[in-house]
Amino acid sequence: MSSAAEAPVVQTRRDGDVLVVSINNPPVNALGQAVRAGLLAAIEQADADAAVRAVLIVGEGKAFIAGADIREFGKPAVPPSLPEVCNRLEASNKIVVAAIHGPALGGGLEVAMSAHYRLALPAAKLGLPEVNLGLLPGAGGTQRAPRLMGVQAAAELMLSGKHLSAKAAQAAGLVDKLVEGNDALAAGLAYANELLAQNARPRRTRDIAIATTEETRAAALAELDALAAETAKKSRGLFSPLKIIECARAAVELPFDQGLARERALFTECLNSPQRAGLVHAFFAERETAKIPEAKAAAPRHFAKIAVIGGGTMGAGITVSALDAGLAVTMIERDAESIARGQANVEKVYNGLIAKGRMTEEAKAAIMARYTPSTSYDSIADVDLVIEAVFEDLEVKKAVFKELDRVCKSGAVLATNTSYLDIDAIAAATSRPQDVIGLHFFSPANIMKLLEIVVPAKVAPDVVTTAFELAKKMKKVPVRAGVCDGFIGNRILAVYKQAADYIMEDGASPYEIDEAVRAFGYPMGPFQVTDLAGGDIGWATRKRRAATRDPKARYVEVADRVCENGWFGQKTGRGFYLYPQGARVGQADPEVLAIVDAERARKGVVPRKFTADEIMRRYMAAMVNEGAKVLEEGIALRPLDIDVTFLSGYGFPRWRGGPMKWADMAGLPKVLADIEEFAKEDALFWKPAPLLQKLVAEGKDFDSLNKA
Ligand code: 3H9
Repeated sequence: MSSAAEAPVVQTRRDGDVLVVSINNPPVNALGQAVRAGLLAAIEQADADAAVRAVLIVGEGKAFIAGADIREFGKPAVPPSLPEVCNRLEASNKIVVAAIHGPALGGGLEVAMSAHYRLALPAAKLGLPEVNLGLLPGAGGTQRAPRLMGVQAAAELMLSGKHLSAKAAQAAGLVDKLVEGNDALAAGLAYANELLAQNARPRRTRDIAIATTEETRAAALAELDALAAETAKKSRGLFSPLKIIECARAAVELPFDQGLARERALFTECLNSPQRAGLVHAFFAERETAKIPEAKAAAPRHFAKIAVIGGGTMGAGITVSALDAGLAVTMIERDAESIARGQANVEKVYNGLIAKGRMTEEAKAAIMARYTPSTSYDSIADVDLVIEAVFEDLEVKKAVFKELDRVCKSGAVLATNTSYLDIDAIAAATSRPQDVIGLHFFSPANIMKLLEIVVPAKVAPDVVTTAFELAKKMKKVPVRAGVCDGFIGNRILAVYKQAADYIMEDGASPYEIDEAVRAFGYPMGPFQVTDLAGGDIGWATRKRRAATRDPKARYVEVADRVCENGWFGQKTGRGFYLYPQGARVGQADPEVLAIVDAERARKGVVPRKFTADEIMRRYMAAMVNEGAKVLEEGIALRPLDIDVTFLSGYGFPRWRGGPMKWADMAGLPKVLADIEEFAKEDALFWKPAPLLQKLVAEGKDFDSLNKA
């Protein structure tokens, strides 16, 4: 261990009458056991020393304190607990000042709220984001925030998980003083000395009265009732949001110490919930996906100017993402009319923001100044990076890449936004396959977080790291994927969609399947997604694959029959559902059910009943089994890459952590047993992945591969 690692994570030193307590626990000063113990010792030292008149808490590095150490959740608790530390801090007979210059989140803000005075610098970010981890503020935050900022504002802060700027935090009552600059120590010392000069006394948040009259109390409780009703609707199966409101209610109804006890009990319930495990897994998984083998080998290439080929929905969405990331973008289309449409597609996004009051005309003009429309490839000779987003056809894409090879400067990164085509073949159309990579954006590309970075055989490592750097600039969640039909996401999707089709033909209606999938936590079921995306897209893919489909594989034709009627979903007013008068929520369609019946009859299928649980067992088993195959083939680096793909791009409920985490929590032996049971009906489709069999045989789970 280096000496830096051995240095105490909490250090104290005297500066005049002030005991400076600085927390130095990189990267974010999380409140691990050593920090908690250090803080407790520091406050005891201050109280015991008559020469100390004030305590100043500061964080070293970029953060004040980013909260509890998330890695400790789920492990046995080691004292002192954070509530104990916060209570001790608040009880101090010296004045305690927190000087906040960076993130003060979760437990970090709870420490600050237990201090007697709070100072913030411009880069401070204050928030109680525990809800994002399936938790609630568990170190007094649910009792202290309402006392400082009002019950409703505190509940909203805790429910949203939002970070407040220094200014907003002051306006909300969380911060007493704002100071310019970034020197928390100097500003904190000045403030502490100023307070001492004024003879300021310890000022304890716990002593602030809330809702003192019958009227204010009733009003606060009524506000919480309304918030609870809204939250129950919005939080869709999430456990902690309603517990947060219960805590806020306790802040109004109970004395402080009883409120704390209530918070503790509810925090423990949240901590022990599987949702917490799923959400914490998601938090770390999203940070792990950028850790790729190429990162050690190669620094990214420089890029500032980029080109986007194609101004359709995808090309325009990518252009907006790039412009928002501060890049200069040249958009190429084949003729004047198409480029005008491309530009209009880009402007539409910004005009929408202006209409909602979220952007000014000036800001739009400043962004559009970095946008250049063009109909000539020669105008992109000097760009650093190109993203092709033309029609999804191998020959069309190869022709584009031949042109790019002709015009682009040496060393330019050439990326294709294909969603399933063979990128090795696209790279082979150029004389520089080492520069060619896949960037699979999801629609709408300016909104969806997922970016599959698809790594073909001959690509240079620094092109891969450049793609990850681009993702970071665009604030996307990048996942490294290998080349295969559909990469990680669409390949697995194709298989569980097939499972849904089988369930439909065997007896469940598309509506029952969608309902089961929604009840599992997805925002939409697979047939609703088809209707939203347009049934014609999948139909074209099925036709393309027809020639190579295994004749022994079961094939359900219901979707083809639906498409043959011209029912492509929302855009045509009907698909699997009816959308009368442009409705966005579909209604069940008896004619679709008649098609399903006719197909069952034609195939001699006697329909049987499926419970929601049976539907989900099959749906998830298909997903996990294909996920295991994707891992085995090296298409995904780790199970967590699959999890992040589905969380960020396919609506998988975040609190379940992703399909592979779900499988670990359900138990791999159970998932395998399901697959083996289903294989009795269709051994070809339900062929267990050897990796899944191996893990079960060894008594391991997918997570063991994340750590390997
Ligand atoms: C809580 O406080 C509960 C209490 O109420 C009650 C307790 C009784 N712990 O995000 P980044 C790591 S719940 C451990 O890439 P950024 C992170 O994994 C907590 N590790 O940087 C990464 O590690 P690596 C409430 C943490 O600059 C590295 O730090 N707090 C923690 O983009 C850098 O992170 C939160 O939910 C942590 N708390 O963003 C805040 N936080 O380098 C969660 C981060 O190995 N954190 N790491 O990949 C954040 O929102 C962001 O990390 C932050 C920095 C804004 C702080």
